[in-house]
Amino acid sequence: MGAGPVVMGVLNVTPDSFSDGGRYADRAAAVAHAAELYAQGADLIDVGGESTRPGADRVDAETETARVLPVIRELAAAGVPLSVDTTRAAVAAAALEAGAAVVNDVSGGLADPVMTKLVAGAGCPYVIMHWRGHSRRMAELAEYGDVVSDVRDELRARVDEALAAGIAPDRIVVDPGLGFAKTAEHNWALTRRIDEILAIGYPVMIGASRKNYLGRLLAGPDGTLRPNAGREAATVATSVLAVAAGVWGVRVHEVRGTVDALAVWRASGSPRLAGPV
Ligand code: PMM
Repeated sequence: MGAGPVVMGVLNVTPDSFSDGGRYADRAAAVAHAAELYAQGADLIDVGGESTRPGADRVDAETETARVLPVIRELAAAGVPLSVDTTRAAVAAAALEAGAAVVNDVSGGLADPVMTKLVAGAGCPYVIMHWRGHSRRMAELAEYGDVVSDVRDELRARVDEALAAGIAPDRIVVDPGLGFAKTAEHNWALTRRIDEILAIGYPVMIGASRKNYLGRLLAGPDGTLRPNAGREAATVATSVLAVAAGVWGVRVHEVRGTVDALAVWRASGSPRLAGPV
């Protein structure tokens, strides 16, 4: 078991990602950016080849694989620890083969019935995120009775499926999926009551980085959302508050601020958190 808090740095190798779309579609730029995030103190780099931006269309498996594989190969050869952000077992298998160590599945096994078997066979850590459907239609799926208990119960069901497929309990991480089929109010309820997600009994990861609900929180007087680049301090604050509440890992686009803030958290006497990476 590794000790947290773990900082996962985001590398979106896509032309249209939510907050850094297009910037790292070129392989050399992607590799250089990931190396920089690692040098800044990321514990692992999360490489994704399909945008999960709200409303985004899917890409086919071949395109997704072609985007992530060369980058994963090169970074793995340089000794950078990697996760692959994919909902497809075929992409995960190729990424693990190329040197990724962790599978980060935003669908928690729902999008591809083969995924949990694949992860069980690989024996790697598996991030199970709460998800209700692909990006194109997730806005219409944001209907809950009580969002926190619904997310908790749906995550539990995904964990049960992962365990039934043979994934070892100490390989599992759960993530409430901020912004995925969730309104701003849903995201705030989940961060406020994160203890109920921790109560599922697995290390918890969250990805608040630059998400729209932070842009909305920081909107100008005319209601214009704060642009992505201005959401960093709010991202760091959200991540550190979550870690202080017991969250094991945070997924962020800008690593340095989070690593610095967590150094302060650690120096102020806070405990290490157990987890699989
Ligand atoms: N968010 C995005 C992509 N992958 N993975 C996990 N585990 N948790 C998240 O919240 C998450 C994720 C979407 O964000 P981006 O497109 O800005 O990277």
